[in-house]
Amino acid sequence: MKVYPEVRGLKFLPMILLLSVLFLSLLYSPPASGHDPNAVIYSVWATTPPTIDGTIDPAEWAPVRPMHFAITTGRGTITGTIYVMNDGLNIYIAVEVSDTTDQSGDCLCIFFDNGDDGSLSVGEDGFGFYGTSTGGQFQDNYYQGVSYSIDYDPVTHQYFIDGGGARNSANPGQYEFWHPLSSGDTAHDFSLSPGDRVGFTVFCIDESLGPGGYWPASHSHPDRFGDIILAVPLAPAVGGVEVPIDASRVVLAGLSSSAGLMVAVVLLALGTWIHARKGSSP
Ligand SMILES: [Ca+2]
Ligand SMILES: [Ca+2]
Ligand SMILES: [Ca+2]
Ligand SMILES: [Ca+2]
Repeated sequence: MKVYPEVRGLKFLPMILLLSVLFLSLLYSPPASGHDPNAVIYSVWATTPPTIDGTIDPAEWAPVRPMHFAITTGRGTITGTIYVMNDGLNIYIAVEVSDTTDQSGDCLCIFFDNGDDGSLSVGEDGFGFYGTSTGGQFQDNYYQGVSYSIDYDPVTHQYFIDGGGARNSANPGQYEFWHPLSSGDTAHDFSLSPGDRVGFTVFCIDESLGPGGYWPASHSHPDRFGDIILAVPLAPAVGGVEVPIDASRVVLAGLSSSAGLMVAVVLLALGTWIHARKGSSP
């Protein structure tokens, strides 16, 4: 039986499809396993850093798409909104919660899963604002094995406070924070770069509502934390002006190009197959 050259190509079809799938699987990076897929925040590039004064000015957080959440406490529900930006140096987070009482027992914290692996080990990062808007203070935190505590060395009695935060005295539900992406304090802080993904959860106490609660999950369930995806800058345009970029657009652009590539590869394989079949027809 005569074997046409085109027909020989047919035997490579499964190999082409297999290589296509393997190649595309390398291109696509899925969310961290176990983290809450409904709590993924795409940070926005901060061309101008916000003023961390406790007042969430719509102009300074304008490019950010806020995410809304609710925390159930023993005596009620705290609703809130979180905003995240970053530049090459810092992460900036603003949170507005439904707390109208400026009390010493209040706090608003962000705790992190540094490695975004769904588990916690000593040294994972966190920070928060504790107390009233005028008498309270920002604290840099770290996971010390049981819960998050202030960045402090009990042997040397040194504090390692990196970043800052403020609470609004006129509207005590508003908090703003900044924290270095990589402070160098690797024992108590994360070390991140633009484009990285980090697990997070929000912890809030409104003293009026008793013991506080977490969103999306407590530190006992880091596998259910949310994710923050840090923004990356666009290359400077002509004239050196950087354009703010939403990380979700980068991810979506990557996905659409992957999808386009998949379609192209499948069409190429199908074309080879159809051509081979035509060539093998009598
Ligand atoms: Ca502000
Ligand atoms: Ca309160
Ligand atoms: Ca620190
Ligand atoms: Ca820390």
